[in-house]
Amino acid sequence: MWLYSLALALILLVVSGILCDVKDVCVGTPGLPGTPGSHGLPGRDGRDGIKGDPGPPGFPAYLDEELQSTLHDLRHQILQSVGVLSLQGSLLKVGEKIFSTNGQSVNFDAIRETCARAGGQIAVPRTPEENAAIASLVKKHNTYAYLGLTEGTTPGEFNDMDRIPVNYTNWYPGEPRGSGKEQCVEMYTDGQWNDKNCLQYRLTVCEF
Ligand code: MMA
Ligand code: CA
Repeated sequence: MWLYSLALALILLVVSGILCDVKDVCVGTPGLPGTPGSHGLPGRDGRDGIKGDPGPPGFPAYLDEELQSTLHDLRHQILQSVGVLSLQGSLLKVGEKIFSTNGQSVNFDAIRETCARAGGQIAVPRTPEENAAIASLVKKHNTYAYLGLTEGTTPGEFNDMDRIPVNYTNWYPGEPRGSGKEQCVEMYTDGQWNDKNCLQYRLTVCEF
């Protein structure tokens, strides 16, 4: 109890200014408020919200009249374009494949580049019908074409541009006979093939 009395007495003394020396200014004017503190870090993510309402009921595409009419128009316009290009002789359709040439003769690498830039690949015949289609372009331009085939590590073995050996071939009798020294393949005007170095100027024929 005497401790409380002592504390109270001290507080009273301080409040009444008795502890101060006469010369001191014991109670100054309040200081200016400090500047506000900087912002704290962002809080953590909240929990997931509740599941949304179900969407409107869907229905099969074949019942969507607007979609059907759009598809009908697209097919019509594609057939029109293919018809016009075929008539002009700038496009040869064989099954799913389309062959086309720009009539230019350049080396093998340049043909590959041109075809890639057009969104296609250098033509490689996979069947007698495809071979005949490419041959018709070679005949028309009276210029041999390079095909999309190159010699593999085994001389005399020719692969497509994915390095896959091909099933169909149409070698001129006695070819290939470059035995590692003729890494590309050219097509003669009769559609037969010859292995040849890759630096000749040959007709650009692409497939799409
Ligand atoms: C050329 C060249 C070869 C081809 C032979 C056929 C002399 O070389 O075109 O690729 O195999 O002719 O005689
Ligand atoms: Ca040859």
